[in-house]
Amino acid sequence: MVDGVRRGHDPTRTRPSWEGDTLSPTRPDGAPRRSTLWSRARFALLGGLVLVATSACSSSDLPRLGWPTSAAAETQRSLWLWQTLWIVAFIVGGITLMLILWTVVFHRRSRMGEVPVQTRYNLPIEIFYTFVPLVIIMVVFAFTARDENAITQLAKTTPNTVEVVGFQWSWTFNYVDDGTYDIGTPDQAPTLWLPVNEKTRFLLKSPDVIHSFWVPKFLFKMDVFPGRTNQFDLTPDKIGDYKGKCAELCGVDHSRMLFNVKVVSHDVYAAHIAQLKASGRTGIVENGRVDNNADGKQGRVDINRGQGVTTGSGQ
Ligand SMILES: [Cu+2]
Repeated sequence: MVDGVRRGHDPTRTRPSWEGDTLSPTRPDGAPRRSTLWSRARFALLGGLVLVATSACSSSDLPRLGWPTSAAAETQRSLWLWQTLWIVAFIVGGITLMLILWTVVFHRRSRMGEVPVQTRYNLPIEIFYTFVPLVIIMVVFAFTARDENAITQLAKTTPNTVEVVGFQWSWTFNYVDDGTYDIGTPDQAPTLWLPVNEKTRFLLKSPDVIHSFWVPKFLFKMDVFPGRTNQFDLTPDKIGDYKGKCAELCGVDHSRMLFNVKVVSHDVYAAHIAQLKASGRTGIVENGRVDNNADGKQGRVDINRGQGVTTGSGQ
């Protein structure tokens, strides 16, 4: 197709330097580009349908927008935040997409016959697109802070307290109220037992470097600092076996710093605590490791031999 025959195009106008053949609504062979676009759109649509049909989502999961179900009562509320953020993102994204498509469709060079008006230094528009994202971010921040405060709010009393000691490279769980403990090694991941529907206070301690206590199924993670005790309360509300891990790169065996979580009924929990005590694990282990090892080095953990247990004050 010869330039100038196109609808709405002035054949006498000289061709500006920025016009190349790539901007032509026709392909070099003369066929309209629209068909290419349409076949691409159909391909994308088909791809999307295949994706939806083959994914494991059921229609009842759809309103969760991919957010996992929590096994702890306190973190259930984060679903609302996740959904709201997506709704805001859909609205902003939808408006942006509509503006782009509107410009693409109604301000085409072939339609207007010339370059559309180029708007620059428009103060109201610049203020608008600075101010609006700022407001959106501030609102999102406020709701995030509100939910975070609610989730990390400490109860006046809790029926249960577990002191979690993260050390290089495993975990000790001190059942403070019952005076017993369990200790792990990188080879043998320890198991944290928790009674269902009872609020548990977690005290996080580290004798060496920063670790992070993370049970993905609880949708909760908190750093474990040396020289400072971080605390939070969680109420496991679903019986089951879950996985836990350290979420802070803490040294060479960080990836082996795993543990299991068992949420059980109150009676099963009590029986397990009794069993721990009967096995001689009385007292609590303050630093999760042996202070005087065979090599005489203080504070060195003899993790691979499964030692690392002191009782009482931990000295
Ligand atoms: Cu760690």
